[in-house]
Amino acid sequence: MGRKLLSWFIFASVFTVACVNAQWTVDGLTGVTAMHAMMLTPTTIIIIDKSETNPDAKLPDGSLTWAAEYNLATHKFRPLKLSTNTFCSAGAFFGNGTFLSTGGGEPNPANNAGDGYRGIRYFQPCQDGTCEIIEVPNLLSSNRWYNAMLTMPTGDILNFGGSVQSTGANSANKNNPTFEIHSPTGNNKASNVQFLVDTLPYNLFPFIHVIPDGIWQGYYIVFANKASVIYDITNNVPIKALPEAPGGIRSYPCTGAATLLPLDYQNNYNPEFLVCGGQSMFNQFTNPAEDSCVRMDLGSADPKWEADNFGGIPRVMPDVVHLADGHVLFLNGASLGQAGYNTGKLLADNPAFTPLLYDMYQPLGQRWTKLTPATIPRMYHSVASLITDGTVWVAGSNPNPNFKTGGLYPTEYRAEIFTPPYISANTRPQITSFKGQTTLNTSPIKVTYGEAVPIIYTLTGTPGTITATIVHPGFRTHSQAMSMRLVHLQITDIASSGQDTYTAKTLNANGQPSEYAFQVEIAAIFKQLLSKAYPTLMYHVLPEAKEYDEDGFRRKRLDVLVRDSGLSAYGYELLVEGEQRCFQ
Ligand SMILES: *[C@@H]1O[C@H](CO)[C@@H](O)[C@H](O)[C@H]1NC(C)=O
Ligand SMILES: [Cu+2]
Repeated sequence: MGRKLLSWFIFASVFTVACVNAQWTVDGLTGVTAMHAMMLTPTTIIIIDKSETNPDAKLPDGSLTWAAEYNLATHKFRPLKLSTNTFCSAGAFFGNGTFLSTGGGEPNPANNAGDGYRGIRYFQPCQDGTCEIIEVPNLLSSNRWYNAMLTMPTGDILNFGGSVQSTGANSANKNNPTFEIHSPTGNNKASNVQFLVDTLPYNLFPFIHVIPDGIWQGYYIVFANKASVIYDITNNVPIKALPEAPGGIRSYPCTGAATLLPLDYQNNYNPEFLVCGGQSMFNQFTNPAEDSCVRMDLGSADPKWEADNFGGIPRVMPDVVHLADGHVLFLNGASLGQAGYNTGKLLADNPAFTPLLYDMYQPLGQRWTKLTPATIPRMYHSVASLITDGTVWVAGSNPNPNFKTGGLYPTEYRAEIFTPPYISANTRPQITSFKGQTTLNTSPIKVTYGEAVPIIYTLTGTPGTITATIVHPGFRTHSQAMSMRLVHLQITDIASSGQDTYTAKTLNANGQPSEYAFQVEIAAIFKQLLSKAYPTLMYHVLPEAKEYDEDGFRRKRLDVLVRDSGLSAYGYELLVEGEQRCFQ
């Protein structure tokens, strides 16, 4: 029969949310320069500096140190003892959750810092303020300064490239064109990588990520300078040379930032890679930074670069952060010059205060949104990381050889919290239980591959579509986001049981209202309206809240499916367009 039941539209602004943009708040002091940082637990961040004279980072014996644990709940730092120089080093988690820091720089007798070039340091995260860095006598196969580290699919850690001594740009006699793997059996064997020879002199802190899906699954995307390759680490062979990336140099000291874009079950986790910013000229400190990005679809058999702008802001030393909703944030850095520091000479200037939001799903030319500018310059040796409440912790900056007060770009110990626009949405679910556990953020909750995890949440205000993401915020240093990854998780069931039956699961297991509480209310209103208009028909009313982008704005929409019980056809009604969030 296919009778169309109804055709009316109501456009009502039922949900009005004030236009808000991002916010910056000073959070606490880091004690040491946040040159390297990584979230370790829901409330703690490890901060590793190079050996320098941080006046407030005093150990109980009165000596000064260059590492600290920052507590997000108390906004305080706890100095951590170190005995080797962690200057421009790297870090990653083992699959079992133990943190590993390796590499570094020359001894610094003034601060009692030993040679860190071959240093290996373990840290077992804890939340009771007792854990300490353990430096072990076994050493790296060779010196590594400006190396990259990455958690491998096996849970081992890959240690890739770098130089054998501190330098500006790399050179043939300082290069360390090898990798080694840290595993339970201990593997200090270095394997040679020709790509790290071919990309001289701009191959320090190479970008490297595991390709998690698609035809290149299990291989690695490696990028340095302007070159990239799909690499087989297991057999130590390049699999496919990729075209040269358009635009400037992307690697230290012409430092850009790179990331694997968020992975989404809706496109079968198709891997894409993005590199942004950098500098086209070495040692030209007043030259504008690179204002381009390049993106590559690694799901393709013959991947090509797609060139984009960098949101209209030239930027060197950007930090890249996956936000919890799958947007990609770029912030920090400078619009002139390059990375590094020098005595008496400024290598970078014009701090890039304006953060940029990147929406990977938009067409070319419509992906960038500028957010509220910062006020604290975050130049060389600064970091940013997503933290567990969905905000971004931003810290560091010290483009000076040692601790410095006053003048332009002094040592910056203030950490800030950057609150992205989505935090102000009145639709954020409060998780009350995760896999049956109601005490959250105190101890790890183990989830195995393929396991379905029940998450119970409450929601007040107007619901959107509930989405879930899982994020590794990455080890942060020198614009690197080592191991950073975000995956959109498929939600198998939000208290619904199919399209034409409606089970009113209005309360969650805690007896609190769920998203469906709201939907039931809407459904009840509709049933009333409908029965008044069409008293003889039977209906199923299936409201569905959605968020979508329209004309560059994020809007919320409620679709209502009204169905005559006896018919196979749907009456489809678009009901309410409510909210417009403003990103300026
Ligand atoms: C995790 O694995 C690493 C590498 O095998 C090992 O050194 C570390 O002790 C392990 N941590 C725990 C808590 O077992
Ligand atoms: Cu450095």
